[in-house]
Amino acid sequence: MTFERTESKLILRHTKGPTVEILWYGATILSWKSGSKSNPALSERIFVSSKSPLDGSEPVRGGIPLVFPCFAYPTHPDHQKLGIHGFARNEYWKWDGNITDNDYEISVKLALDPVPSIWAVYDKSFHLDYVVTLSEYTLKTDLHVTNTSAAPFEFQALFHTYHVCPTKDVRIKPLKGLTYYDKTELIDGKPTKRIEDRDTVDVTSWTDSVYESTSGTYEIRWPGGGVDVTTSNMDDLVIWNPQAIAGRKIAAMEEGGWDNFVCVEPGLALAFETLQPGKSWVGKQEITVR
Ligand code: TA6
Repeated sequence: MTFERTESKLILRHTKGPTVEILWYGATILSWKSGSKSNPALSERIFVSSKSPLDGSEPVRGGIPLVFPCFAYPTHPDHQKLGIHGFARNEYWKWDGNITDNDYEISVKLALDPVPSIWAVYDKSFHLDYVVTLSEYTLKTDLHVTNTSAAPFEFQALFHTYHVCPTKDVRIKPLKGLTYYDKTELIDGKPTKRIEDRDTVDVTSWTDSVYESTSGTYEIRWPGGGVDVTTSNMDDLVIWNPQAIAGRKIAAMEEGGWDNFVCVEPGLALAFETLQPGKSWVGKQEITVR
């Protein structure tokens, strides 16, 4: 296994061929090239818009953006100076050590601590560790949040994962019977509360759904491919695809980009997690190519 640190990113290379690229800016995973047991040919699994700046001028349009300490537009009193999805995806992270490097997997840790640009908008003391692990067919992302202050604080966290797929054919399950909040239909400014009645969920129309209290294991499938996603401590799941109606309003979204990805985003997106002084919390996603 090897890993390479350049000025802009970290590159992991597995001996069997898979690779991961992580931008220091936002600790944003830009690329994950992997095969599967059934088809060992490497292909790109993560969507990044060709129009997305990668220079730190704005959050990457694609990849796996990290959402912390708030999901979507801030609602918590502690987050009133924050932008949408918080600051973790807008800050430069540091390499904190190569944790695992063996024939099976390679794993690295990146870290984020408060800096002046964060203090300016957020007054809680914290430490974030982001552990990214690459094995032959699997990518794991673990976000550790530590409260380094003397008082409890509340936060949300989410992996905003853009999965490459043929959008018109992708199906996600199991979500049937779960409560979800449909952000494409607002009533008095609030998402519409619904119960999922479909065995498999598609995104053939503009989709922006926040599923509550999900199971933690999901199948994302399309003809000829798919991934399994297993999560831990990430109670909710967001499914998003803007289609043209919302996608054309996103400056950094390439024309037709919405035909080539689905965002399946495990996280704490509805409730807030309370972290006591000195304590840590970890949320995980494990993506395996099928
Ligand atoms: O995760 C879904 C969502 O909250 C959508 O409402 C949409 O805003 C998307 O995130 C992208 O957010 P961004 O700030 O990256 O444009």
